Amino acid sequence: MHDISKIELGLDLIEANRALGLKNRELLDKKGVKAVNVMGAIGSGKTSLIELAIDALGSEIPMAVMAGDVLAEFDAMRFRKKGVKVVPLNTGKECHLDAHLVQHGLEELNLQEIKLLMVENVGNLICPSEFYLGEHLRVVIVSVTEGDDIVAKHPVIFKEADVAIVNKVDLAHLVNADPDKMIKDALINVPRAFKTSVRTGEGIGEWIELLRETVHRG
Ligand SMILES: Nc1nc2c(ncn2[C@@H]2O[C@H](COP(=O)(O)OP(=O)(O)OP(=O)(O)O)[C@@H](O)[C@H]2O)c(=O)[nH]1
Ligand SMILES: [Mg+2]
Repeated sequence: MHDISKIELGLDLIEANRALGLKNRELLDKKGVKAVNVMGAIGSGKTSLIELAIDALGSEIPMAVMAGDVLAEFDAMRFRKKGVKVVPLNTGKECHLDAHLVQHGLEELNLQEIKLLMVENVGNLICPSEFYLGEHLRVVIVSVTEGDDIVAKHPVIFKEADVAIVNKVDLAHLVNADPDKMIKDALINVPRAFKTSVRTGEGIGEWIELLRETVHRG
């Protein structure tokens, strides 16, 4: 009995969030802004990959960043140093962003001035997957240092994503991880997956091109 009421409450919450997410999407579409939800494990390289995107695309595509975390100010500071508009979204005890927080975040932005909104979600591979924020692209980032079975252990978030990125491949030999296995595991559930290294630059071109494609997609 307890279990059933818990499940129903959970579903209501997810549906209510989805309705708000669709409202966010409508607003973004009206203003011609593309949003990317960057999900992934703690420390997998979400902030670092967004920083590289700002470096590469900042002068070509006007963008802003939402930094979602239990204490968002740490990553917000890193993005601010890059000269973009940043909205920190503190989730407190929550392990994911939701559409309501993003709705408030959108109020802080001048959407006429931007074309791309990067949203860094809270680092983990479980909670964010069920919460649609209004995004046009969902990316999941994992890194080799989490162990090369991490993708196989978390199929749900990959099922809900458009692209998977296996980062820190420069460290693979040090932790005895096989990044190709991680890519293979991801491709069972996600249509596109590639490897990156923020250190060596491997795969960064594909990351930047993915964002460019997303902005120019009709
Ligand atoms: N060697 C190596 N280190 C990396 C790479 N990408 C990120 N790092 C390092 O990994 C650490 C975590 O990176 P972040 O970009 O902060 O990771 P995050 O996913 O944003 O972390 P949270 O927001 O705390 O979940 C930092 O010290 C980065 O410099 C990479 O490709 N190779
Ligand atoms: Mg971060």
